[in-house]
Amino acid sequence: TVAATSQAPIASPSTTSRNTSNPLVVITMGSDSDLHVLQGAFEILELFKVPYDFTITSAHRTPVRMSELAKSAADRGIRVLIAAAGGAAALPGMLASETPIPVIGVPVKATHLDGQDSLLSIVQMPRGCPVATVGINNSTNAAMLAVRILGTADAGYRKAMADYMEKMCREVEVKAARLQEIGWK
Ligand code: RP5
Repeated sequence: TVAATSQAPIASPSTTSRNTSNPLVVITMGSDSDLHVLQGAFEILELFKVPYDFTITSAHRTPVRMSELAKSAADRGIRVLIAAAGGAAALPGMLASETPIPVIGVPVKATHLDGQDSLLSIVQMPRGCPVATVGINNSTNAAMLAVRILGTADAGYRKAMADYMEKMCREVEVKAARLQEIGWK
């Protein structure tokens, strides 16, 4: 299982918001070799206390399993799918072709093409089947976008995101003030 791998996300049972029964967000990946890239997404979903689950579904190696996830997602109450894949990254697009809920693709740097192959595969979906694509290996932004999507229908997530943005802003202002103190203009 994923949890048994050495790259499993680190979250203590008392604080984890992983929820295998009623997740709002499901992260899936083409291979367990993608797991390390998803650490940022796990951290954000934990921070915003989003019920989430994660699994492995490969468009190429497990097409039926992938299809089952996509087809059941809406009825399971899942609001957003995050799909990470490297190489010829068909996974996010294939999921999007079988579910009406939003799919966010995370291109993974996994081959000699350094993730450019995955980025172009994911972002260049044909008209009518959108995948929201974040930067290469940037699962943090995938999770943040998922929280923003949840925030369109949930004031709690919306407020939490606004607070997060405010905090980021203050942090930059503090850094800028420090730089001014040491004479850096
Ligand atoms: C893709 O192929 C996976 O998403 C992964 O990024 C890449 C390599 O997979 P492994 O050969 O490491 O299983 O399908």
